[in-house]
Amino acid sequence: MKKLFTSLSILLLSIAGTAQSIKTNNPIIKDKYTGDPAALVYKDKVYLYAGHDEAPNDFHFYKMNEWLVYSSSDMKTWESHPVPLKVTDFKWAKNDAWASQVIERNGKFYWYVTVEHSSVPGKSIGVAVSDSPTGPFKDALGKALITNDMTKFSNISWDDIDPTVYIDTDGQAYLFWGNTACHYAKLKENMTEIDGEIHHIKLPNFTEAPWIHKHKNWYYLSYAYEFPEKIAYVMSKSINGPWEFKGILNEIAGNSNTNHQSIIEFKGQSYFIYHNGASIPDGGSFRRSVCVDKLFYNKDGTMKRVIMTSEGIQ
Ligand code: FUB
Repeated sequence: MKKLFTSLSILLLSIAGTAQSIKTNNPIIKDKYTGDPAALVYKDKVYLYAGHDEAPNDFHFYKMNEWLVYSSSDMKTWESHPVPLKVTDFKWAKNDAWASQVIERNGKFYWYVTVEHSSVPGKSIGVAVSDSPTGPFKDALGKALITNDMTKFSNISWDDIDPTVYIDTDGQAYLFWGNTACHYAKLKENMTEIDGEIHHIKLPNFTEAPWIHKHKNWYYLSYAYEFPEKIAYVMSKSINGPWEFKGILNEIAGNSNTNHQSIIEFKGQSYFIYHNGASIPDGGSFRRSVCVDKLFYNKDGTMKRVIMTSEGIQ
């Protein structure tokens, strides 16, 4: 009996020892609740832009008034910078600092954001500009780039959200965005005007959060699929399609009905950046936290399903 107790205590001690030695790097942002990550690789750093989830614990919807920026040289340690952009920086907007993305062109940084318009009913997309990836940013147009009345593929008032921007190798920039309907259009070289028609892409169970990236010769359009959201993706040899559905890339993120991904390649490694609601003590769908895990490709260019971990990037 004594021998059994001794072996049990050794087992328990070694389990406790193992647990203590696991370093949990996810979520990567611990000082504030953050959602809708969008990462930008610029020179030798990654800049992470996210919305600030400010909802109190008993408030069951988004409360978001500003966006935040963090930077890292190794994907493990993140430096926080002063708040670079708020909804109040857009005089024509009234609230909701929803999903966004920053892209660099000719030394300027353009930040495409979702906000609620104060006079055109519904959500809209604005663009801010800065000379630095950490800001401060200012409204580039003094008006919205996209308003709800410009698109008719869905009749909800929040279908013009979640902008993602991509500049192709020929220099042509594209804006993709949407909720229930996935839209895309060309952007003029000034990055602040739509060039030509707004198109609609039919995607299986598209909810929101489109993200465009390229790897080798393939274009990838990943997006939030169904609700609660998983992340699925389509692939194409051209940014104008046709797109082929490739299935689920990430499962439902713990304790959050949204997932919102960003995909980058940095120093030879691909990363999948997303949010979940797992942050202790009060995380949830409106108090989210940004996490990062590695992303891998198969030989045929398809992406391996993401494994969400607590360890994150070690
Ligand atoms: O953060 C508000 C909204 O939740 C975003 O715009 C969507 O992508 C979802 O994450």
